Amino acid sequence: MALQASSLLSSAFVSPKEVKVNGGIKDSVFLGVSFSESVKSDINSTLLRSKRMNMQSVIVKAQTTATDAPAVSQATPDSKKTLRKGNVIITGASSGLGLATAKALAESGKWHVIMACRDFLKTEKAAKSAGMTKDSYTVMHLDLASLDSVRQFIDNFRRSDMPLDVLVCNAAVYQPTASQPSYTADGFEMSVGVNHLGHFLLARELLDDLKNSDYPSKRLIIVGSITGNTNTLAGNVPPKANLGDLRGLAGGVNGMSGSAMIDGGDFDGAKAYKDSKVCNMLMMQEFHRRFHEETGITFASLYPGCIATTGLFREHIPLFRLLFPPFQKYITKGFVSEDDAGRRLAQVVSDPSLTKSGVYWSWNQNSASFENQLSKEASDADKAKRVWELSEKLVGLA
Ligand code: NDP
Ligand code: PMR
Repeated sequence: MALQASSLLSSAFVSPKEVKVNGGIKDSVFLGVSFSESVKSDINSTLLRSKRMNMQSVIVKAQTTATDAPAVSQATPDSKKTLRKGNVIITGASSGLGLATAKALAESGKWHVIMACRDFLKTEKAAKSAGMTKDSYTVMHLDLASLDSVRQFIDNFRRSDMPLDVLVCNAAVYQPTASQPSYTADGFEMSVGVNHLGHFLLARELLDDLKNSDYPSKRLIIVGSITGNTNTLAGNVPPKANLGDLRGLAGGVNGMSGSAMIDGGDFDGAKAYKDSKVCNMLMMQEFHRRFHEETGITFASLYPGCIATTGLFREHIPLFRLLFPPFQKYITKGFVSEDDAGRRLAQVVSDPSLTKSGVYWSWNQNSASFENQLSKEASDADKAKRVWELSEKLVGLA
């Protein structure tokens, strides 16, 4: 039944480009995988939930709501203990998941949110209409499509003298209907440039700031997605993520010396997005391997659910935008509202029970978090190391 309904809907989900490239999504969508079985296996890939952390430095009683913050104590001159709010930078907080997360954290009263966005006015308006109080956030300009802008943002943030307790790399672009690549200021294909390389420079540089924070639970979170994971049904909808031998990334994904795609193939906007998400998930694990033990920082990624109403799909065809939310709500049942998704990401930022590092979080049908399994490629440690090294060169860190 679900299978039939999804087949009927599938033609709406085929972008003009996908028809040309794949000869129609319908035949390849299910790839011999039973729809219900696959959904079940997504959910059943639950590993052990992490144990509730026994935080000695927590002053307030630990709770399990989405926006709990481990309080940090600061000695005042007269030696009295006071509490300070946690400071969290969220990229792409002007809409969708980023805005909903900013709202959830601000509402808790325990977080100050630095909304790192490319459109100052849009972000101010979004914060206002979300009901965020003036003292709960700061808007700072960041255009991830420019490495200069990333460096400028880091300078500005450091000048603010705010400690950094949590960084959330959330912003993304998705260009499924683009027939030609577009490029960042530094000449990188846009999806990989913004979603992966811009964030990579930001996170590498801000690692020192996280290290310097006295907050009891410091975290670096990079938003991933199910669509980059080919061990799921959603990840098997063509075009599938595949970084290949990274020859395109080695060439700078600039379309000049080779290809705009990481694997060196022909440009495909939907694939470029999914590839960038694989990079996000690989980098989270590589950060964990390189820095967790030494710094105690928690590195995490997540799939918050299908938030089918966000601006991410703004460049998709109108029919897709119309049918995608009901398809996800009633057929796949993978739909999640922006507010609920925001509370999920806020948990990863703040919940004392989600401090385990190196984890890709997901939520089951009862909205309980669990450690999910990444695909073979998205958990390939050798590939992660090579993506890291090539990315360091591209952003000028090596
Ligand atoms: P939105 O389009 O609503 O939000 C994306 C945000 O990224 C916007 O704030 C946007 O800014 C910002 N952004 C885009 N380009 C840049 C740039 N060059 N510099 C700085 N900021 C930029 O989409 P979502 O909320 O859905 O996406 C948020 C995250 O969630 C992404 O990482 C996405 O991959 C992930 N995700 C989303 C899912 C979904 O179903 N929607 C599912 C799984 C993961 P502006 O407002 O100026 O355009
Ligand atoms: Mg998918 C359990 C099934 C499931 C889930 C959870 C998603 C999530 N999708 C599922 C199934 C299917 N999708 C099926 C069966 C089809 C064929 C009809 C299908 C199609 C489809 C398209 C064309 N789906 C899409 C697209 C997009 O353009 C979206 C995308 O890939 O963006 C990169 C998308 C998504 N499906 C999801 C999620 C979460 C997305 C988008 C968001 C993202 O990964 O960031």
